[in-house]
Amino acid sequence: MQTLLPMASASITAPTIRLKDYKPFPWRIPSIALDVVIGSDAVEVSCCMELTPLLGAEPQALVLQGVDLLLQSIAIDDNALKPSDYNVTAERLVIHQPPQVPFQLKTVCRIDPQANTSLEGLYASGGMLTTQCEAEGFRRITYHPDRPDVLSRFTVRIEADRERYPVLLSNGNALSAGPLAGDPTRHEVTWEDPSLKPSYLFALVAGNLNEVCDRFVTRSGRNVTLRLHVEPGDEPFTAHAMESLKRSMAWDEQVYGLEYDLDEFNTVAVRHFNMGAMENKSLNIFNSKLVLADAETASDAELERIESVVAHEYFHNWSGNRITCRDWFQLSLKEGLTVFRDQCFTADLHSEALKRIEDAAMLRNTQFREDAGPTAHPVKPDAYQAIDNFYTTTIYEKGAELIRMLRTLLGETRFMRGMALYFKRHDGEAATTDDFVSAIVEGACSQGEPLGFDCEQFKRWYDQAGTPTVTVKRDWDSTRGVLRLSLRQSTPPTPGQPKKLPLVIPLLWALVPANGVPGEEQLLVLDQEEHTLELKGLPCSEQPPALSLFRQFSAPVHWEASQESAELFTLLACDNDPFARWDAGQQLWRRIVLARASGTPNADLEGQMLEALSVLLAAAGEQDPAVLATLMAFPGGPELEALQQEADPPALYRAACALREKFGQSLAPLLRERLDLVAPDLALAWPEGQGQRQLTGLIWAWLAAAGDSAVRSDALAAVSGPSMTLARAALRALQPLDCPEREDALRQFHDRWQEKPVIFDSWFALEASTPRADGLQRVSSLLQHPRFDPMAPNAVRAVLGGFAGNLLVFHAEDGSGYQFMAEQIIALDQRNAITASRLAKVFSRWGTYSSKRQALVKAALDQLSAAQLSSNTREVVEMMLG
Ligand code: B3K
Ligand code: ZN
Repeated sequence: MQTLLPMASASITAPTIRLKDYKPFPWRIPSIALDVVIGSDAVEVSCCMELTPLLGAEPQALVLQGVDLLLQSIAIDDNALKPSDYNVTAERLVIHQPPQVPFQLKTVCRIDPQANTSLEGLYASGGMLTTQCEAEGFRRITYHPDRPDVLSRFTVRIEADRERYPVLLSNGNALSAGPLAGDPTRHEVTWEDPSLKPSYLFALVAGNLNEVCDRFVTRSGRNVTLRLHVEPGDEPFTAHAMESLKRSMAWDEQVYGLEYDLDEFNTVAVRHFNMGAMENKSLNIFNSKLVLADAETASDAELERIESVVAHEYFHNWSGNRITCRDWFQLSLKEGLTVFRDQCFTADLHSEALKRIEDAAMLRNTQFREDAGPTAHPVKPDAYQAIDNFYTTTIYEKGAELIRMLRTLLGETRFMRGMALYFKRHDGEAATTDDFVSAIVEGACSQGEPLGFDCEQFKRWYDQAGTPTVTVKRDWDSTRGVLRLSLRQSTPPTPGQPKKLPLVIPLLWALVPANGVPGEEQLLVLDQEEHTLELKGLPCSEQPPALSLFRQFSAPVHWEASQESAELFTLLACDNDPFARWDAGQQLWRRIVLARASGTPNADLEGQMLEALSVLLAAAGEQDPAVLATLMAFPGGPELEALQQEADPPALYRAACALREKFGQSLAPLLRERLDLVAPDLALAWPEGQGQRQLTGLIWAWLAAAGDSAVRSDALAAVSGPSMTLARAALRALQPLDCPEREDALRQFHDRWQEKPVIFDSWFALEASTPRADGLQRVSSLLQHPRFDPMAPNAVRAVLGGFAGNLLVFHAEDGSGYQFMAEQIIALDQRNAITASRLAKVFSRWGTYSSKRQALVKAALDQLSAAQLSSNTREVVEMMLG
């Protein structure tokens, strides 16, 4: 029997899946045996599943998911089914009357990984075959319920040509391996994973890979073999990832008491990958750009990111794999928690202060932007069409903030008691975010302590989309020394969610008096719409002490306290909370950049900022170069756009350029002194020297903008130097300037790295984001570049993502940038819906632009909407059109 099915990937509209409709799958599937025979043109997958009806389940049809499968045979308890016993559609297999007792279902399907460009399920990448099953890729391998609450024990036999696929990997432990009896050209390996896991954690890799091996002994004495599999020749670039893995394993033991539970841990680097990495049980698969790196080939920021992603995927072994999600509405259960854990890991290993600032800036520029736009959704969404569209910064980063707020509210000790209870109570289960919050709260109160806030009210954070705003009004009685604070919280409506209720908002605050010695940090729990606070006995000076708000960025909110510049300068100079100090500077920068962008520069404020920076830059000023660079960095574009009456990205870009020029000119002597001061440390190996390199890059950008030709040539020289961090800093510094050094720098970078795709992608991104009169033509020609691989999401994102960041060209007045982007998204959607639908979000802020610009984007969105789109991209486009 052969049933050829229509391709499901081109379906136009998908039904809406709703949380309220959740029902457990009516069967348990305790075990699955897969037999995967890799042939020269196709792969045959035999799947044998044990199915046991749930107690009390009504007799009903068995519905299994399957996409782009060619069913060869189907049998129950070894009896072939008749065609009338079942029905196959483009997306599922329905067996009308399955037995009401435990039975065995065996299906045999053919799949074609070479034709699979979606990069979900089993697909070819270069010469290897690899899988990506989260969220719903397993259904592209075999018929299965493919939902995270069905947990099974997997045994997998893989058979393939020995030469073409010498390495055959799957989850768990290799039970046996060897040549195939009767055919010396082929071999087989059988893997058994003793843990119960959902189908999305299944993985298989077959290819010609070389391994780098190490080991880790857990604190209870388990000897774990760590293997990193890479394409031949890439071995020298694996040390950083391997060291990061060992640091992660040690950290999870020390901080959470969680050990690794198998004898093997495999990681594979793959060039064609839709996202960063995937936490498949004991067989992590990584985008090769997040594995292959050393100081010459990766920047400091990339090295830190690799370390944190390696940790993130490893931490999933507990927060995600051993305790998984009941359904995809609970995605933040594993993602928010694992982001929180990887943030703490990076903070512990490096600088807690800088990590917090980095995360806050990232949240403001990505998640707040999402929360304010047409694709806003809660951390626990209640409906979706394509789950892949919900791997968002809201699920990940806002989800992590909710957990951080619990820690702030409960204190470290009680919070960690809650975490311990969570890992103990739900081990081996598919859980919900409600289960998580209940475990934290119960663990925190296990010694009879009162909780201190309303748990049900706290959970609204999971259900309500939108970024709350807290407004703070002050009334200062200078004769009695009494400061009255009136606080009010509100959350703006988001699409489909008009009604908003008060949330539990932890507010860490302190007073910073004029003498510069900050008072003690306090926690105020805002749980009503309005709250007042009276502070008595303060010194009776003319001005009240400065107010340091949301220290540590204690809640993912906006706040508006109408603080005068003088107060913010006091905080910038004296606040002892690194976040609050940085934030005071950011508020000032916002005012400065926004005034410039609206054509009315605020000379007074710019002058005061120049003075404040002179103090910080002087020899006796800020000593930490990373802190200094962070304080000098302008707020991100998305954050500034949100504050404009009519968002105008090109105007913001020009304002930033003009400010770099002015500040570079005015502060030139101090900036050059700082350059000289940090120069001896530039060659220190990461993580040492990174602050010095960061500051150097920033100063280069300011001085190069100010016309300093010596700095321009120093920057150019760095492009062929030993540090990728400095090379990229140099390219960024030169990029906005129409000067010969820029063209030389780009050419040299091209020539040096064109043979290394992982690095060369950053050249694509740089080229695509360089503002030039013929920018659009140049971007278009990059897509024809001989080294551009349209099947590699990294390359596509580099060019098209880089282009979206080329603010003058992408937002060209004639709409040509929008039009071009729409055409590219339509073309990309045909081959890779996940990458296309993500890219489509570049238009998400169009409703905030001027009406002229809106009309131009609308035309591009209409063009998208009229095209034949995947359900992923259609969902995003329709949300944007409203
Ligand atoms: N869990 C994966 C993401 C899967 C995305 C599926 N479209 C990586 C991570 O968050 O660790
Ligand atoms: Zn994750």
